[in-house]
Amino acid sequence: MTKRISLTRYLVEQQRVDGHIPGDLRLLLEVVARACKSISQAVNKGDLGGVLGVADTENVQGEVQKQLDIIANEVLIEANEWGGHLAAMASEEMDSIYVVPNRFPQGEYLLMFDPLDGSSNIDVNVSIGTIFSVLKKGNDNPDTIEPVCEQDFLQPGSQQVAAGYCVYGPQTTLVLTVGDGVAMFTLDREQGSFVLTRENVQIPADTREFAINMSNMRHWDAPVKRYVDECLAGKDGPRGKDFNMRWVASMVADVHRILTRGGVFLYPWDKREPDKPGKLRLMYEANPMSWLVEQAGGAATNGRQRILDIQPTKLHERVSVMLGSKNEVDRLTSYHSTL
Ligand code: P6P
Repeated sequence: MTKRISLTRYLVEQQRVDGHIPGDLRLLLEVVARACKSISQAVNKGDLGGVLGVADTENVQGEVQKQLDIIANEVLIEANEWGGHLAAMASEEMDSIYVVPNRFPQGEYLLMFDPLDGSSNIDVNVSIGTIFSVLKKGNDNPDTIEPVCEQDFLQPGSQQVAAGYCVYGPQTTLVLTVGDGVAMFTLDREQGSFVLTRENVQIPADTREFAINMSNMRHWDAPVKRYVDECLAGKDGPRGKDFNMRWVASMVADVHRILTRGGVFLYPWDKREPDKPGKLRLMYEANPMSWLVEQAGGAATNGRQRILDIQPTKLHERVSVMLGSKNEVDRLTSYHSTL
């Protein structure tokens, strides 16, 4: 039975007992968790809060923004800009990086987030979430401290020092790794605090459940088509077992299911936008989710390369994503190497 301790105590133990994280990172993660609590309150109000529906703006991806997209982004910026832990932030919803204003102390960390992932589900009351990733700013030469710039963010996912998400569903649950496994914290609304409910999360290496948007089937390349066809063939086909399919269209919800009971999630490249490597964002979605999945014993690839090894070339880089139960992801990788 997992000991029911608060997120604060868990992080203090990670800092003091295990020496895993420095104090500034602990404080940063506590601020992010408090911001997620505020976002959860706004999401849970729904129509009562007058925050549903679209804003009259588009984000850098050219997607129409929901009011809650903007609110969540503002909550994260305002919560994190003054604490002295960060040098800068980057958001899926913002064209360029947000450098901590000079009136606030600058820190050594970089925070990236998708403030409200799955926002097409907001108005229909389906789970959505916040995804976050933390990097250390490059070690400046003390003689020439360079102002933080977009280049500082362009580090492979293997350089993350913390990653997580908060899923706003039947429960509000924060899922976090600092490189010492994956822990889950459920929001106790009576206490107003996140309480440890699972730790050392492990994804089963095998699964019977896959998640993909089947409406894109005609656009997939051959290895993905082969993999899904074999799942659909069930026990009469080469896999010799039946599969189930899920697709929430909120990566946070699909990944949370996989961390909780196994499965494989695919958002592969497809020929609708052949010049783009995929739909999902490397820095704000794929990297944090891939680290969580690997920390839970799973695997994450773009079909040909471990996602965490990809060297980003731009802030809003897209990527093809296949992640989850290790034996299934390995099978997908093998299909990509043979076809
Ligand atoms: P589609 C949400 O917009 C998102 O970025 C992910 O959370 C989700 O997995 C995917 O896009 C859903 O995409 O094309 O099925 O709507």
